[in-house]
Amino acid sequence: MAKESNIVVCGSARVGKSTLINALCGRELAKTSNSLSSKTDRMEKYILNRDYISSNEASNSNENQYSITIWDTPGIESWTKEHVQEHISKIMMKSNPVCMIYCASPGSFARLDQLEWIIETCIKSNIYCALVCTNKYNGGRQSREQLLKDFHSLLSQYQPMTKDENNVKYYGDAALCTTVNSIPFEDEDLGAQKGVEGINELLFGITSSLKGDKLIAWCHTIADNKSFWSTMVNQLTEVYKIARPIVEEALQKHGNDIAKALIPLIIGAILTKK
Ligand SMILES: Nc1nc2c(ncn2[C@@H]2O[C@H](COP(=O)(O)OP(=O)(O)OP(=O)(O)O)[C@@H](O)[C@H]2O)c(=O)[nH]1
Ligand SMILES: [Mg+2]
Repeated sequence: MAKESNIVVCGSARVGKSTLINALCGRELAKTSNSLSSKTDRMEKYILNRDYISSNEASNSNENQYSITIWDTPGIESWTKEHVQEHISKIMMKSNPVCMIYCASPGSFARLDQLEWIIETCIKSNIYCALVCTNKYNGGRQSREQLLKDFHSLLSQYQPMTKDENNVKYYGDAALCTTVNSIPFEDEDLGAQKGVEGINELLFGITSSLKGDKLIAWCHTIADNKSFWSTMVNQLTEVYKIARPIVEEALQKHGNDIAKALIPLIIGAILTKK
């Protein structure tokens, strides 16, 4: 039977949720259905199926599948408190998601009152929150900084900030916030160009904050993101205390496919900690 897990992505329309989801997973995910139908409480879901990666090579079989559902809740800006409580809470409680990723773009309208209810629901239910300023160059620097200040003051109500590293602010094991540019940005008027930024740092932040089965599910979600695994290999082996010779040996065995070599080692490291 396939193992199943869920991730929730929320935010207003057109802030860059789908673009971020594709950047995180390292592949284009197709929209599958409108699972809740009315316009205001519509939820879309993306299903990511992949072979189950085990820490034990012998039990690695193609019949062992992992199915990750990414719930995309668009148009949240028009939701009422009741909508948020009813639909977001329901999905949070029912599916016990690996994490909740909230997206707001500096150029768009962020509903901080709703975000407060969402964060409260997550923190109470032990669901990891990642607040992301998406499409960071879309809108001025001032509005980007304001958005981050708002994220910070909301999260600090629940947990003090514990670390500020590589443009990611961490709030214990409960949450983080950061900014990303998920695809190259070009401002024709200013002749400015910016590359992809912040995705690997966001992924590292979530990976190093999750524990146990949630971390295993998360590793499966981002397994195809080759850029992440190859850029962050040293930081990851340090976090999970995996000795370099073991990594080298696994890399040789997997023809330098870093994700294939590293994920079983990470899963092995967290299973021995359990
Ligand atoms: N340069 C740049 N463009 C982005 C980024 N994120 C989103 N965009 C663009 O912004 C537009 C909206 O992005 P989507 O990912 O479709 O936004 P969404 O939140 O999924 O939108 P809805 O599903 O319609 O609510 C698209 O044209 C994207 O290409 C980003 O990080 N950088
Ligand atoms: Mg979308």
